[in-house]
Amino acid sequence: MSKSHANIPDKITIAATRKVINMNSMNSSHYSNASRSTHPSPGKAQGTPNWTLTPTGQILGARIDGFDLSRPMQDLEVRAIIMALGQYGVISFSKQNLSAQGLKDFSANFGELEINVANMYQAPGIPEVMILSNMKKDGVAVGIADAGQDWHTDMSYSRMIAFSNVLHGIQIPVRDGVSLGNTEFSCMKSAYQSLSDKWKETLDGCTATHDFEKFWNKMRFEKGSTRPPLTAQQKASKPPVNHPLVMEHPITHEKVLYANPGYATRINEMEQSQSDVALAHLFEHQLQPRFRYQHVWQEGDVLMWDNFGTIHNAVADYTPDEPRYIHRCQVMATRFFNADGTPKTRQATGF
Ligand SMILES: O=C(O)CCC(=O)C(=O)O
Ligand SMILES: [Fe+2]
Repeated sequence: MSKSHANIPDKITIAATRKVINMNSMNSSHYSNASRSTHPSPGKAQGTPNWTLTPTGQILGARIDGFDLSRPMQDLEVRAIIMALGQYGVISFSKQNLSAQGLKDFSANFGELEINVANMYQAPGIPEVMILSNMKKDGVAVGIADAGQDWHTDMSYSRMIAFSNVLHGIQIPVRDGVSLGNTEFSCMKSAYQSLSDKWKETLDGCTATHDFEKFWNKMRFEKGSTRPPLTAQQKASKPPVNHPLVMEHPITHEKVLYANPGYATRINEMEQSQSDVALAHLFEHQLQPRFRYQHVWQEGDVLMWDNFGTIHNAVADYTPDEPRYIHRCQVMATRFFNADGTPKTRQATGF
């Protein structure tokens, strides 16, 4: 069985090898389900430079070199990136030189952008770009210092969930030549597939409640975070929501386990005690080392991940004297879901 995130037989997938992708020659034959999509005219791809995609060879992850994200994207390129996200779960683009506005413009190709409910640490004049950092200026924090420092899926607490988070690593801590502050992922396609038939049957048709406050308070009460309590207004703007526990992945159409320890609080179709036991099992199951992959940052990397098929954790292994500075843009799943949370048809999404 392939170790990659999805089993899409396309020609850009050559396990553990380096492959030049010529966008000029890309057409529907590259993707098994592309016949459902609208394709840009061949002329539109003219002049697009080559880039290389190198799978990590691990359960998740691929690196893309030679792709300049600061220039306008063509439809075919956006499509290729979306396919790569579905297939590898986590992709990184090396050596990117992007302003905050540039990150926002690139990210906007993939869906509507979130303005985070915490409403703090935004790039000046660009609320869609958040700053993740442990740095201070004149004693004042310049960014959120402990974002994502426990296992979660972005925005599962929201009616409109997240599709992809786009992070630009501007300053990365390094100690003794080793990068710190890795971003760690776990593959929810593999987690689902390796559940027993009995568990799959039990979870079939179930939904889970996801609550923004769970993660926020875990950081405050268990991790010593200096985050203030959520205001009544912040709470009211993010009431708990329900999502199916097993999701058909909108790009690969495989089943993934859509649960995460950060936000999932309850399996709605079970008694409280039964739900507690089931969630504890699922959280332990989904974090097994065999499903995991870590992105080791290099300055200039743009890291994108698929929030449907992965969960993640920001590894807090660096000190306040080891600066980390990241620009972040969250792409919501508006390309794949309707405002009421129901999935769009494959015809509508083109995937
Ligand atoms: O800083 C990181 O590595 C990831 C933070 C995170 O979880 C997020 O931005 O959603
Ligand atoms: Fe996150």
